[in-house]
Amino acid sequence: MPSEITGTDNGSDVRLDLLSCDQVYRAERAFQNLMMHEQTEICLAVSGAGVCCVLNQELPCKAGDIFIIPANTPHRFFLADRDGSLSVRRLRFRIGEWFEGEIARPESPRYCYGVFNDNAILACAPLNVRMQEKVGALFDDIESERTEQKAEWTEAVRFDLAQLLINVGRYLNCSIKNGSSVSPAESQIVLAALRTVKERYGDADLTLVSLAELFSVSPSHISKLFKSVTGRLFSDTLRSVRLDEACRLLRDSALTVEEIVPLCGLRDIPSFYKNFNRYLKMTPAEYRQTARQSATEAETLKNRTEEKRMSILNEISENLQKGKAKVVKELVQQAVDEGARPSEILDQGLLAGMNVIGEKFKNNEVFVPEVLVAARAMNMGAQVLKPLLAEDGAQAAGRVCIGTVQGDLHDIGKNLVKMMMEGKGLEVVDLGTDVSPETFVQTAIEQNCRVICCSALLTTTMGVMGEVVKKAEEAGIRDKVKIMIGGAPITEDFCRQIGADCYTPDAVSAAEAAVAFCKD
Ligand code: B1M
Repeated sequence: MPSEITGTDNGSDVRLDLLSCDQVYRAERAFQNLMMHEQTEICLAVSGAGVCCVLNQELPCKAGDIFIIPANTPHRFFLADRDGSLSVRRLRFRIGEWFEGEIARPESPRYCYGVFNDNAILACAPLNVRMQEKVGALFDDIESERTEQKAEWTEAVRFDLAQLLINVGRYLNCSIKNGSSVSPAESQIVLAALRTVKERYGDADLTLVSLAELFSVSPSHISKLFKSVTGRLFSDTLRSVRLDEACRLLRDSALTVEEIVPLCGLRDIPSFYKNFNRYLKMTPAEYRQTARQSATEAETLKNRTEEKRMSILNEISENLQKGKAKVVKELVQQAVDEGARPSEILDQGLLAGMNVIGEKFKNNEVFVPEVLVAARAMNMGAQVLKPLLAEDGAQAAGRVCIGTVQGDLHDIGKNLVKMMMEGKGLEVVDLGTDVSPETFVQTAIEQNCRVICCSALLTTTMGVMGEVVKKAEEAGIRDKVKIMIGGAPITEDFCRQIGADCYTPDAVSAAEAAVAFCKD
C-alpha cells in the first residue's frame, strides 16, 4: 500500500503520509476530547448514525459521510445515536512540511481546517486537485487489503471521497488566486449555498433562481461561482443530494416511490425513475434490495467485530489467570491496535481476570504463588495501557503521595490509582507498600503534598488509615492536607468514622477527586 500522497499546489509540495488505517471502530457514547497535533484524520462513517463534534460545532453524521479533521483542531469526536450503532473508519495522515509552522486559522488560504459532509464543503482541507488519482489508487489498495470489510467500504464512499477531494482542491486553488478568481467572500456564498442545498433539498421550490434571490446575487453569477468553486453545476449537486436522500429512504424506510419523491423535493415520478436509472444504473426497487442486503452484511460484520473484541478480552482474562504475563502484554497491545478502549481492556480483560483469581483464592482453589504470577501479568498488561489511560482528560497540577498502609503488601490497586493520577498531570510520590502513618505524614510535610492517598486491601490493615489521620493532626498539618482512602474493604462510612476527607471506590474517581483537591 502506498504510504504517501503528494501533490502540488501553487508550486508548493503537499505531502500526506498515511500513518494508519484503523479498523472500523464503534463511536463512543460519551464524547472524548481530542487534540490532533500533527495528524489529519479522514473519518468515514460506514454505518449507523450520530453526531460529529468539531470546533464546538455539532454535525449530524450518517453512513457515507466523510469528515476531514486536520492537525491542531481541538475536536470532540463522534457520538453514536441512542441505538449506539455508529461505526467510523479513520485514516490518519501526518502532514508534511507544507504546513510546518502554520497555525490553523479559518481565514488562512493556505492552511485549511474544516468539516465536510457528503459533497457539501463546510470548510476546506489541505488537499488539492492533482491528488485525485493518487488518492483513488490509495483507496483501491486499502480496499483490496481489507477485503473482509468490503461491505462497508462501499463504492459510493470511495466515489464521494474522491469527488470531495477534487472539489476541495478546486476550492483551494480558487481561494489562493487573487484578482480575477473567486474571492474568499464569494467562496463563503458558495459554501452557504451548499449548506442550503443540504438543508432544504426537500423544498421543491429550491432552484438556482430562489437561491440567488436568497443571497442577493444574480442567478448567472451564483451559477458561475458554484461551478468554479465546486467544479460541479448547481443543478447536478441539487439532483445528487435529492437522489442521495431518496436512496436513504429506500434503504431505511418502507415508503413507496410515490411517497419518497415529494419528500425529496421532486415533483415528477417518471423523471425520478429516469434520473435514478441514469445515475445509479438500477431501478429504485433493485437499489432497495441491494442496499438492504449490504446492511445485513454490514450488521453481520459488526457482530463479528464485536465477537472478536470480546474474545480478545476473554483471552486477556484467561491468560492473566494462568499468569502468562508475556502473552497478556501482547494481547493487550493487540486489543489496543484493534481499537478497543483502554478502559474496557482494563475492566473487562485485566480486572475481570484478577477478580476470578480473587474468588478462587478465597475458596482455596488457588494459592499465593498463582496469585502472585497473576498479579505480575496484571502489572505488565497495565503498563501497556499506562500512556493511553494517561491521554484521557484534563491536565492538572499538584503533588500527592500514595502508599499501601502498614502491614499490607497489596499494591496493584494502588499502582492503578497512581497511574490514573499521573495521567491527570499530578506529581505522585509513591511510597510503595507497608507504609507507616509517620512516613505518610513526614512525606507530606517534606515534599509539600496537597493530598495523602492511602490504599488498604485487608480488613486487618484498614485501621492504619485512622492512624494516618491522627498523625496528621498531631503534626499540625491536618488543615493543609486532604486524606483520601480506598481499597476493596473500605467504605464511605469507614471514611467518615476515621475522619478522612474522601473515599473513592476506584482508580478513575480517585484521580478525579485528587485533581479537585489540588485545585482548591
Ligand atoms: Co491477597 N487478599 N492476601 N494477595 N489478594 C485479598 C485482598 C483477599 C480479599 C482474597 C480473598 O480472600 N478473597 C483477602 C483479604 C480478606 C480480607 O482481609 N477481607 C486476601 C488475603 C487474606 C491475603 C493474605 C493474608 C493471604 C495469606 O497470606 N494467607 C496475604 C496478605 C499479605 C499482606 O498484605 N500482608 C495476601 C497476599 C496476596 C498476594 C501477595 C499473593 C497478592 C498481592 C500481590 C500484589 O498486590 N502485588 C494478593 C492478591 C493479588 C489478592 C487479590 C486476589 C487481588 C487484589 C487485587 O490486586 N485486586 C485479592 C482478592 C480480590 O480483591 N478479589 C486479595 C485488583 C486491584 C486492581 O483491585 O486493589 O481493590 P483493588 O483496587 C481497586 C479499588 O479498590 C481502588 O482502585 C482499584 C481499581 O480501580 N483502590 C483505591 C485501591 N486503592 C485505592 C486508593 C484510593 C482509592 C481507590 O484512594 C487513595
